Amino acid sequence: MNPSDDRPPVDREGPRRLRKPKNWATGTPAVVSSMKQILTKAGVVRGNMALASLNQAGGFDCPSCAWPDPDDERSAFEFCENGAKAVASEAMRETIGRDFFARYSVRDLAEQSDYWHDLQGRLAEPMVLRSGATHYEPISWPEAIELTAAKLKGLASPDDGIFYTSGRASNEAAFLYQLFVRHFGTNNLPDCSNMCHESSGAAMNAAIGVGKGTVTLEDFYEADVIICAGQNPGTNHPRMLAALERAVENGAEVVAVNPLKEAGLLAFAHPQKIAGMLGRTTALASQYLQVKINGDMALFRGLAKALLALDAKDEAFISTHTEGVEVYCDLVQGTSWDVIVAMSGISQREIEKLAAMVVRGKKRLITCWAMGLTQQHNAVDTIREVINVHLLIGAVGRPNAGLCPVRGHSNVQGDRTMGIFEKMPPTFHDRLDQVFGFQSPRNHGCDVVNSILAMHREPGKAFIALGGNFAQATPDTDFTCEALRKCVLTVHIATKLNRSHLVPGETALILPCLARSERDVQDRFPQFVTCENSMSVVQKSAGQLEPVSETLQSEIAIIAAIAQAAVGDTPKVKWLELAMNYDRIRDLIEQTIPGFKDFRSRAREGGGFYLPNGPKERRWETPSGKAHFSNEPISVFSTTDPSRLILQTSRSHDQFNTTIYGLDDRYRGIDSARRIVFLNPQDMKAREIKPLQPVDITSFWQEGDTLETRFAEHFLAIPYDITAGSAMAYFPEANALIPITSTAAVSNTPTSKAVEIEIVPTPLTAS
Ligand SMILES: Nc1nc2c(c(=O)[nH]1)N[C@H]1C(S)=C(S)[C@@H](COP(=O)(O)OP(=O)(O)OC[C@H]3O[C@@H](n4cnc5c(=O)[nH]c(N)nc54)[C@H](O)[C@@H]3O)O[C@H]1N2
Ligand SMILES: Nc1nc2c(c(=O)[nH]1)N[C@H]1C(S)=C(S)[C@@H](COP(=O)(O)OP(=O)(O)OC[C@H]3O[C@@H](n4cnc5c(=O)[nH]c(N)nc54)[C@H](O)[C@@H]3O)O[C@H]1N2
Ligand SMILES: [Mo]
Repeated sequence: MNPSDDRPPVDREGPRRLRKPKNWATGTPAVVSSMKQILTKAGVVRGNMALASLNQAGGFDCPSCAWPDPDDERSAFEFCENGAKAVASEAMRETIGRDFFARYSVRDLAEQSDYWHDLQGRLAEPMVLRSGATHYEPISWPEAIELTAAKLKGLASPDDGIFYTSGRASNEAAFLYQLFVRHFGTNNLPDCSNMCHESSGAAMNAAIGVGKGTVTLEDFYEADVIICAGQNPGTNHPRMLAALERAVENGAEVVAVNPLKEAGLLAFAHPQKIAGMLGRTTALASQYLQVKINGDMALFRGLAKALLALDAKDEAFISTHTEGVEVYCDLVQGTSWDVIVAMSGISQREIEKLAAMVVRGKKRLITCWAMGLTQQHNAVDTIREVINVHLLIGAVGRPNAGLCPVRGHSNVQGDRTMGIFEKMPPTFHDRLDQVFGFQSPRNHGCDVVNSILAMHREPGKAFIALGGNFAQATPDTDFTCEALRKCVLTVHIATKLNRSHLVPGETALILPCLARSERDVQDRFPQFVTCENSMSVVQKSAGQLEPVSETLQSEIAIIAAIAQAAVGDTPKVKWLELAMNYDRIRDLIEQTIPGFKDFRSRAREGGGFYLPNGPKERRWETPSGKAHFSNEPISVFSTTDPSRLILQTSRSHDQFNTTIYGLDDRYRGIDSARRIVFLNPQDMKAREIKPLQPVDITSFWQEGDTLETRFAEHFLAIPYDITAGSAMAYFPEANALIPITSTAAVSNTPTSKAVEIEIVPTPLTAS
């Protein structure tokens, strides 16, 4: 199969030299770099205003990651380098409207890089790409809404509508959106979470009854051992480094579990402290366990085995609070060290050292994890194994101990709380039906992967996206783009141009919305929204900047207008009235979703409020009322063919998911290149591949009787400290290599961190 034109263009330039990767993160260069970004993109006044209100009580919630703000003192600069880059990209003054889209055809735009797309500016007015047209043209808001509603009403069944959400949508927008979609008659609510922490939710719900983390920032400061598994906080959650630093200053040991040596886990310089300004660093990881890709389940089984050998079981906790310990302990005892070491790639001695650390630290253990664990074939089993270890030593629901899935998008957790999920539990639907006096659809909807398969299989669907970049964030780029092109309608509610807008259905709409940093005035009154962070704190977010274009509408106004036109008002819901005053939406959230009592007034309290979380108080919301040990044999995704490697796809320092802010990956020593593949020097030598040599990658996936292969050309080989047998390339360039059906058991999350590949030098004629 030839790569399609829907992929990002291949950059054949790349870096001309290699730099040494860093062994520490952040510090003065980071602050300088972020200030430069903000000031050049947003202008001095706009940039300063944005930074001054970022993550402050009364200001707006950082649109980058979901790491919480301190409950106690907040510094005047409660943001990080990458949050500032996110704001710079969002708050930029340049706009793109009719002239821009008249100048460039859709094909012209597709030939530009994702980095170029982001630099062009903010989307300024609604645009339509009519059937057969080569260029987007302007369309009025009423016409755009009518067109959307007419196409939706023309579908054969409500289930032919697919309603995607990215995790930046506020609670209020998300609640209104799911309410509309369910009134429309479907549960087809795929979201970015399906590709992100779905595995964490599935594992935690089954084990402890809640799919959310059980710790607060305060717990971090006094924890004794903090494990960071499958996570790169220096780039993706830089403010987490400040919490880790504070913990280390208080005596905590930080343990990194990662196939790749990440600068942000080795050491940290705090940019807002004098020491950081001077470049002084705090050593973070006291132990760096360089696991094999997907070796984590075996590693945590080994940890359980070593803890049992140290007699570290918390018998009182286990007998009062859990079920299944006997079977689990038998399984642990029956798993040999040989198998554990072979699968994890970590020696027995290292694992025993970690266990000893945990015992010495009075079991005040916090385990953090992110995509390195969730985007795996056995992700749910792996995360259950993490939970098993915590249950074994009673390290859940007590101070300074617990489970911490570190969320990605700033409101991805809140969107789930609001009902953005293709399979909400019956209790949610019962409540929804009661409050709104209707029958919500009960059959499960499509998640991301099933949506793509359905769009591919059954042409003629309508795809609507509340934010995000579906064509680039999802796996199997060519297959997914074919699926989108088979839709009768694709609609993108968005702030910035992205490649999904260039993969249209028969008719395509771009509906430009206000960004989080901008003032939102409805019916003459300023509005605010709320977000929920990774630690279940719900906080107010009020944009401060003048909108870049007068034509922009809020996400809520757009959703309400579509809902009004497509399903009409009901005795209980007057869509447009809800959009005129967001407190009215908050009232409905309070009536429908537990934990939002007095939402109107509590949303206005500085610092926000915690949502109830049973496991934090050792209440287990499982059918039996107990926490459950799982008992699955350990496994590791590997290849039997010694010529092949396992590829993981991760983020560079200069991107937010599919938004590319720059072409460097500073901590990993990369200048101006994204089409690269990090390899172990031994693996390069064995294949006679030289540093910076271009290679082609083929991936393999056995689907039933068929061997699926995918191909992507021209990645520059970079020697790196990465486990032998593994490789790393950047998301989204490498997404074309992940076959659509290569997903995790149970959670159906694409296995973006484990694909079997073969690399060969790019033939000279091609480059
Ligand atoms: N600046 C910035 N911030 C972001 C984002 C961004 O793109 N840019 N994205 C946001 C989002 S949506 C999310 S979900 C988070 C993502 O945050 P992360 O999960 O930190 O993101 P990734 O870059 O995917 O990093 C995965 C890490 O897992 C490691 N890894 C890969 N395979 C394995 C494995 O088998 N085992 C282990 N133990 N480790 C493995 C990789 O080497 C890498 O260090 O960040 C959020 N914050
Ligand atoms: N190979 C591989 N694939 C992955 C991953 C991986 O690690 N490897 N990670 C996965 C993960 S964790 C995630 S979360 C997904 C991310 O998937 P998405 O959430 O779909 O992708 P983003 O790149 O975050 O979306 C960026 C776009 O959102 C729009 N946007 C930004 N701000 C706003 C706003 O305030 N409102 C609206 N309406 N639109 C806005 C802009 O148009 C921007 O171009 O990707 C997944 N895909
Ligand atoms: Mo994510």
